[in-house]
Amino acid sequence: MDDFSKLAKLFLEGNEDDAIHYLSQMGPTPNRLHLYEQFLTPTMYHIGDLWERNEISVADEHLATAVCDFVLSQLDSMEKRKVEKGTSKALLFGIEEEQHYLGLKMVASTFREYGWDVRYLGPNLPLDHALTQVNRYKPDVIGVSAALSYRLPVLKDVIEHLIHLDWSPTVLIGGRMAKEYDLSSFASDQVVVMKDLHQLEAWIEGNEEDINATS
Ligand code: B12
Repeated sequence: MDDFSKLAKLFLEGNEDDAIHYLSQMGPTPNRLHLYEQFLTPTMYHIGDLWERNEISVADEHLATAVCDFVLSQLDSMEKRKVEKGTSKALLFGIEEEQHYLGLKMVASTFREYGWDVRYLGPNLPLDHALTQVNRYKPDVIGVSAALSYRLPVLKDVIEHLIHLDWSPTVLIGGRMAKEYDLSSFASDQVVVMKDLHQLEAWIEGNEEDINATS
């Protein structure tokens, strides 16, 4: 059985403790991002395949999601790298009606790992409400997540509003849609499309100094 099938089994049994124990054995100093990309994400994709093939029920899939969410929160609260807390700010949300949020939660955790101040607003946020918080918080980076292709028009509208904010924040676009479809037409100096957390990490490492200089 491969690693994510083992983890999927624990998720589907609702076995939070063993799932955390299993992940804690993955190295002397397990790196959070590695655990997200190598274990949690493929496990949830596997759960999606089982669901699509009717091998598990909707209730099973909900249970697995809840366990994954719990495990993710536990990993996020593990000791962070010793980085100086900076002044960079990231605000994250899922566009209206989008309910898939585990990826965005991993993004929040990755920014925190780098000492960023993070406001994670969760999924399904109408643009008007997102803008209220955005204008109050004035983040350097706004991360948006979308999974389903029929959200493309809404995503386009969200990007259009965010790039016209007067302090020109960087807009990061991610989620299943960015993985499965070519969204390069959205990309610009201000908008970056990302397929995974490795790209996010490389971006943070490459841009932190610039952002701190303008904050
Ligand atoms: C769990 C789940 C749900 C849960 C979500 C709960 C939650 N808390 O998130 C619930 C039950 C609500 C759900 C509902 C639905 N779902 Co659903 N779901 C899934 C499942 C199994 C896992 C999703 C997940 O968490 N993946 C793990 C995360 C970590 O992956 P990720 O989102 O891709 O994130 C990674 C990157 O994309 C990136 N990332 C994500 N966001 C961002 C943002 C930024 C800024 C950056 C930099 C990076 C980034 O970081 C992550 C790590 O690399 C997927 C299967 C799959 N293949 O994804 C189906 C899946 C996405 N769902 C699907 C469907 C069809 C639906 C429904 C339409 C079902 C229905 N009929 O009701 C609804 C739609 C709900 C809605 N309005 O949005 C289909 C989509 C198929 C398609 N062709 O589009 C999938 C693929 C299942 C399948 N195989 O059929 N779902």
